[in-house]
Amino acid sequence: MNTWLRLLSSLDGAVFSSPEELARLELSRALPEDSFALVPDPALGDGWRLSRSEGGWILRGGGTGLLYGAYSVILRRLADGELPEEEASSPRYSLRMINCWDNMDGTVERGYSGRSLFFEGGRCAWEPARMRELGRLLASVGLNVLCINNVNVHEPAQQLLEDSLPELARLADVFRPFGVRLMVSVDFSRPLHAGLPTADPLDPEVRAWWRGTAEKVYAAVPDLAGFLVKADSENRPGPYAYGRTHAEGANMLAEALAPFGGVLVWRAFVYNCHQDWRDTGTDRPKAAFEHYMPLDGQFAENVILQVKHGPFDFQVREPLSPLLLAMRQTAMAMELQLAQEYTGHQIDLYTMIPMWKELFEELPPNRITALAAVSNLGRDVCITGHPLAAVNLYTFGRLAWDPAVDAAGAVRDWVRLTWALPEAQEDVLTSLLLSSRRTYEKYTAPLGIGWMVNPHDHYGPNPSGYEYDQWGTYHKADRNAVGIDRTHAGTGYLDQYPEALRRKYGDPASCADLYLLFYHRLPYTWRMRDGRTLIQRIYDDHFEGYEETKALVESLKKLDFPAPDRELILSRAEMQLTDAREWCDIINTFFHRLSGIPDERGRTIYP
Ligand code: GCV
Repeated sequence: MNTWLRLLSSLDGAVFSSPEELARLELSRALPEDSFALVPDPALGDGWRLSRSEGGWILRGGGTGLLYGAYSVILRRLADGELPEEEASSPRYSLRMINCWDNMDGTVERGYSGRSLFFEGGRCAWEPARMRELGRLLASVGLNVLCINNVNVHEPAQQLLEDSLPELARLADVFRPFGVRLMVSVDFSRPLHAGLPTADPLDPEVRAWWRGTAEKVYAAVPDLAGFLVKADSENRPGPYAYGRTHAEGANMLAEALAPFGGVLVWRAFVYNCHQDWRDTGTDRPKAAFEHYMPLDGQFAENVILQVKHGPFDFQVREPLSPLLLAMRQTAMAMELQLAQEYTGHQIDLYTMIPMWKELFEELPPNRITALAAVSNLGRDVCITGHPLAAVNLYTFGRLAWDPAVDAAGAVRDWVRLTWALPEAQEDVLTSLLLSSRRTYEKYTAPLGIGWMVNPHDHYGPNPSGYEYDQWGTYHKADRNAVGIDRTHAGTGYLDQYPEALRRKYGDPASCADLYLLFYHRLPYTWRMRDGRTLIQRIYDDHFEGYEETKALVESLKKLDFPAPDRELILSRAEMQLTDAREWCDIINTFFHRLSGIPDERGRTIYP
């Protein structure tokens, strides 16, 4: 597989047992002409400091800091050919996490890169060489926690902590020298399956059961990062069944992990997934805030509340979740999704960092203590399914290290490291990647509505697919208007934000176009700030999105990607073109049929 580490020699047969040893090995192999003195400085932790000395360089860092410093130096050298005289760097977040949604039967929920890297046939089934490759990839961009199993803990993953401890211990051994710690998703109701009459978090026996479980787990994997939990969400069990709060549920597990330094990551993805579409009093984006805001200040110190970046579910465009701005006394992680569930299944090109950077325009980086991303990895030869989707894993690492990272610079680094393209082609590819999200956004659901996808699998257009369903994701398009009024006068969602954001989005006349239909319900004849009507803007975006995709495919054909990546990239590009055409025509026809308003420019909209 072609990765951003392609210029490094293989680790096959190499012996190393700690991040520091690996740092020495990598430096000595990659940059033989330089002399690097590595000076351990535990106080620097994951951070590192580079300085010029007579005859070479000095790299200081904690154990993992030396490794991250080594990769940074090596990759910088390979990308730019130069190193600064002095540099110091430390990560903004101490937990930089990848969440795999891998099931023990070998499938991956929302996985588009083949089967699981970790499981097959109900058993642990990893290939040690592949795991080392993965550990190296993660470490090279500073990622340090890997949750290996799905947050939907299906049979037999419930038993992972009981039946598979020796395998988990061996896997942790493989990842340890890369500074990557394992995490596991656990089922809140596990005590029931283990024979207890209840899983009530305040029940002393339940608490003792979890403490005993944590003890056994940490005896096998002493540096386990902790547990990840999806509770009372999409039919998963949770504390509500016992009349307990999510703080009580999370704190019970946190108490079991605390003696071992583990964290309990508790997901805030809780909403009514059995809503009646006739019910206009419930607005799904309000749910997380309503569930968790009253609990602010009640979570134990080693609990991290993991909040999806938007209030819905990884749509192409969503505002920042209001919870991330509101909770001041709770440690929080923001959850992103590298797996392209709603963003093209790793068929359509979709580079995420421009979107992530927009989130950080509204989120002060210190509001959160960790970043997590749902994995886009799998067992395919190309570990991210689409060779160009690897840019999302690479740039996620860079973002989790430093949310101030320059998006264009990071994408450019990835292009340069991964592909041996002439410089002019590097520029072309960088700009194609950076514009890919806008292109995708143009041909899919318009102006912040989201959800016009085929239900369940979430690929391709279906404007009313979720309209009369139970998931609370409605656009309510009729012959006059479309969108939901989420202002104070409407569902009141906007009231969950600080005053400045309420003002920014509250008035449709000044609300940014791309969020317009998320916040407002407007007639098709609504005049946008540029003078176009709303319906014309919808048509224009869709035709443009398709035209941009055609141009994208032609540009990709001209780039000198090596085989077999070239074939894979071009075959996926053709699939994207078909997808874009389908989206463009179906969305335009949908709105044309409803509104009866023709395209001012007379382009073909099918009757
Ligand atoms: C892991 C969405 C996805 C589910 C996912 C869920 C979650 O609903 O479609 O596949 O389940 O989010 O994030 O828990």
